[in-house]
Amino acid sequence: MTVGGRLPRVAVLTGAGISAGSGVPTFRGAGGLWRQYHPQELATPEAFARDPKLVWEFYDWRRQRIAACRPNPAHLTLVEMENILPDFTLVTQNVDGLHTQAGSRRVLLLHGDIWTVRCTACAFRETNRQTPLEPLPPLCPQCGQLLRPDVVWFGEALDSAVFAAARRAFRQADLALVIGTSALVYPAAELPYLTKQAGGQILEFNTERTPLSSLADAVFLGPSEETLPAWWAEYRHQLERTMDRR
Ligand code: BV8
Ligand code: ZN
Repeated sequence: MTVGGRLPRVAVLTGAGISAGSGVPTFRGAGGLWRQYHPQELATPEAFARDPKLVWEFYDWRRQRIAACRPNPAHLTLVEMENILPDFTLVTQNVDGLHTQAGSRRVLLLHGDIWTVRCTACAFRETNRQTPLEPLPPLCPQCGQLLRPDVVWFGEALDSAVFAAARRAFRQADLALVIGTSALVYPAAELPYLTKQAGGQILEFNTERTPLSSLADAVFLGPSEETLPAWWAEYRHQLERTMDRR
């Protein structure tokens, strides 16, 4: 519960599964396909270079889907944890913006943001929540070149400062929560291992077991929109009991 009489340092890694309860299609689940494509075939610089209009149709479809979705109790539980725990870091692989929409104040976006567009040629970058986006593919208002979604594609490097902050948080965490991720995509998937190597604990919340499950101290099987709020209600109660006894 408390660690040496202080509140635990908590790091959280979320993936597409935490937004599944809000109706956002996951990458690998049944709803994860678009036309006959796997997202991994389209979320690459090569696909964009080959057919920017097709890749933008994929992202525009996802933006329209996400625009109709609202944060679910799992997102809201993480907001409450951020408000109560002095040392809390939320790291997400998701680009849907639902953590920020739920009220999380500090979110490390490992893979970018689907609601930000940036120019492929100049420094132009802005938030754009237009759905549908017209025309496709969108062009830079400053230089006329192609705009792209400000997300990290397969084969692209993550922002080094963001990833360094995420690594630090997981290295220092007493407790790592890994929620709704297939734990297959690197380097994000390595984060929970840092906690374990430093002597911390891993709790996994997923509807199925993953490559991380055998390393986790506990696996809560079920939809995280149910299992995370239930876990937090109990954990918070125990924290308050141990803190009152001090
Ligand atoms: C890089 C943004 C190098 C875009 C994304 C071979 C071996 C190891 C690694 C590699 C390899 N070949 C290539 C690589 C590297 C590659 C990689 O890891 N590939 C994997 C597939 C093997 N990684 C990269 O390319 C990364 N970059 O390595 O660069 C480099 C270095 C220096 C200089 C230049 C280059 C970049 C990876 C980022 C890619 N971008 N997203 C977009 O969104 O469009 S990744 C994208 O897919 C998501 O962001 C997410 O990270 C990933 C999907 O994973 P999940 O979030 O886990 O979602 P998924 O659908 O898989 O799973 C959902 C889970 O939820 C499931 O477990 C399910 O059971 C569960 N679930 C469902 N419902 C619920 C639930 N859980 C709870 N409750 C529910 N209700
Ligand atoms: Zn430009």
